[in-house]
Amino acid sequence: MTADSTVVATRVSETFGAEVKDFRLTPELIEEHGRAIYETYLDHKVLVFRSQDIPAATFAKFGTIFGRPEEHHVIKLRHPEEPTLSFLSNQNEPGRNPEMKTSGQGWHSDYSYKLVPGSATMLHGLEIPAEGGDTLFADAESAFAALPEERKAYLRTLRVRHQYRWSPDREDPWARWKYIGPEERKQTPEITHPLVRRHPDTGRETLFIQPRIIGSVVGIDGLEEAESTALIEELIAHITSERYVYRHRWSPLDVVVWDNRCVLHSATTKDLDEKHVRKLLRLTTHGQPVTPSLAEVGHSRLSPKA
Ligand SMILES: O=C(O)CCC(=O)C(=O)O
Ligand SMILES: [Fe+2]
Repeated sequence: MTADSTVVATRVSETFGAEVKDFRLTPELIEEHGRAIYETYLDHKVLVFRSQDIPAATFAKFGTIFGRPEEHHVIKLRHPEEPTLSFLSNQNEPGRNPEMKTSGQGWHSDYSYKLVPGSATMLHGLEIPAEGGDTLFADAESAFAALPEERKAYLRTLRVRHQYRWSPDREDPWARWKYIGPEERKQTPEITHPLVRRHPDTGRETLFIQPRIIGSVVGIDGLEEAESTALIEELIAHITSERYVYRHRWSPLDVVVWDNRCVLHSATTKDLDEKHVRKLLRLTTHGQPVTPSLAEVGHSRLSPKA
């Protein structure tokens, strides 16, 4: 709980997620209440601010509450005046890979395939269809807390192999092999993260796992493929069970921010007809290498196979 009575959070689902009501994100109020907003975000993991008719520069300033904003590595996606902002669109935009129209579909945590994965991600809804294009969130922290102690003890000892371009089928339309060149392949080696991570601010433990194909997860280090796949599927089914999921139904000008260090999310744009335009501004902040729950398991590192 925060001591700041201006930032009032109302729960939007059973275990996490809150709407901050009657708060207009102006540069002055961001300055004054940034700390309280950050603490509220740590408490609730996903925050929603409705009806924010704000310029791009103010949204960029909002991002600084949650860490150091990162410029998108794809220059074409960047906002022309605010380089820390990029555009999400379900339309055919010039110069863009058509796969980007549905990017974010499938459960994931942003940049989990990097040695330093994402911290906060936030979106500002510029054009929102009357229906559809919802974003789903899943509370991986509460899901871990609910597991039996013996199971937790075992999971804390494991590490997960990730690689951006990993795919069991290189011909698969989702395979990222097709979209990157030799230099980019060198930049995306296989890495491993601890399966159970400790949040750098709250100290709470969470499951850091994504589905195999969509989430760039090669497998659990040291397990046979079948056992690894079964464990990943079991954990994802648990984390994304109804009790831990919040469905955000967008209204125009919503601002939504989430903590990739403890929640998974998924777009639903594959189910949205392209004649319904959906455009959002996006900002992400720089994260930290993943801290393990058990020190002896070690931080994020390059895989010996890399
Ligand atoms: O478009 C969405 O609903 C979410 C997209 C996403 O995964 C992201 O912005 O990181
Ligand atoms: Fe994402």
